[in-house]
Amino acid sequence: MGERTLAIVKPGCLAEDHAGEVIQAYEAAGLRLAAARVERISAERAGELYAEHVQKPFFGELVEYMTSNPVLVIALEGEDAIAAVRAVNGATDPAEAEPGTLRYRLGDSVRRNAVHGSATAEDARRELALFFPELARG
Ligand code: 3AN
Repeated sequence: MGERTLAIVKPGCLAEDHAGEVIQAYEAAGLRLAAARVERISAERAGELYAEHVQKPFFGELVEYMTSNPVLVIALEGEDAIAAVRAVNGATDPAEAEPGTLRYRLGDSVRRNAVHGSATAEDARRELALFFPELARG
């Protein structure tokens, strides 16, 4: 089964009906969906997700955006799933993302950058525990 990680189709991307394209890109990278759910994230949950950024100037607008409309939260599994999702997502700023990556194709700005992916094994465990506690492990 390899590794598990969390990805999120952000509000703008879901509202623009690109969720299928996102899932297809992850599947094409050899990953499998372990769980998925559309939900409106609470401000408290968004704050926990982005706890590392609480001191940043953009924290308020980040939480505001992530709670503005429903998102699709996805648990993915496979070989090197964390790095694979990050590679498919591309650079945080869509303007710097490699052509072919999701953020290049679907991102509008550094805030409206289409998708989220856990950055490290520790983040993946913590983030999976927030949304899919039954899948968080080891
Ligand atoms: P990544 O999601 O690629 O790991 P992080 O962890 O640096 O990137 O940033 C978390 C989220 O915060 C990003 N997905 C992005 O939407 C938002 N963000 C990062 N930098 C900025 C910024 N300068 N202005 C607004 N939002 C930002």
